[in-house]
Amino acid sequence: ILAKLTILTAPDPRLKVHAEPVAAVDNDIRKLMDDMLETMYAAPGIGLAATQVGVAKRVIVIDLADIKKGEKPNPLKLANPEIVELSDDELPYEEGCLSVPGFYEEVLRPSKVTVKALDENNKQITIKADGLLATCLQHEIDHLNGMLFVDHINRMKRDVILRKLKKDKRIKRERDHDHVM
Ligand code: QAP
Ligand code: CO
Repeated sequence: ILAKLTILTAPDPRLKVHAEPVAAVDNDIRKLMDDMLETMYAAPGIGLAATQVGVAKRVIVIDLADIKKGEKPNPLKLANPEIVELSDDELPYEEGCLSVPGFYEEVLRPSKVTVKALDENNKQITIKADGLLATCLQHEIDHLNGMLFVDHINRMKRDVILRKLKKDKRIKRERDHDHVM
């Protein structure tokens, strides 16, 4: 039975936590991976880190398939992902994040990346990626280190976005709070 998890939104101190490696990919971690995928598909999104659902473990899921357009799911479930190589050339990509809803900014990152990780069967794998997958892997691994894509943009833009998100939260709190006018 899959469970939909709650996605934390910035600003939230739990998004700044450095996540701990998993000892091994066991049934509990596999369940976490599947719950995260379910949560990500429902959003919908293309990548999600455990940090974003309040779990400080080094686990990420990615699926670049456009399921709404009839493509079949192609989930990538990784634990303890580690960047072992980055290309020297960088490319800009318009990034978003389920924890920064409604905001998109160009981020410059290495265009190619090699990542070592454990898959859902606890097997060590190596992924060489370019394009969107390279960007997404770097974005999700950032989450495990307490970093958001807005930490890569200039401070003025970041502060505007975080201030708006904070205000959204205050308005939601006031709306949800039981008060009769
Ligand atoms: C990370 O992001 C990513 O603002 C995954 O209102 C994004 O799935 C890596 C989303 C771009 C590389 C390039 C964002 C959904 C989803 C929103 C996502 C929103 C609804 C973001
Ligand atoms: Co994100």
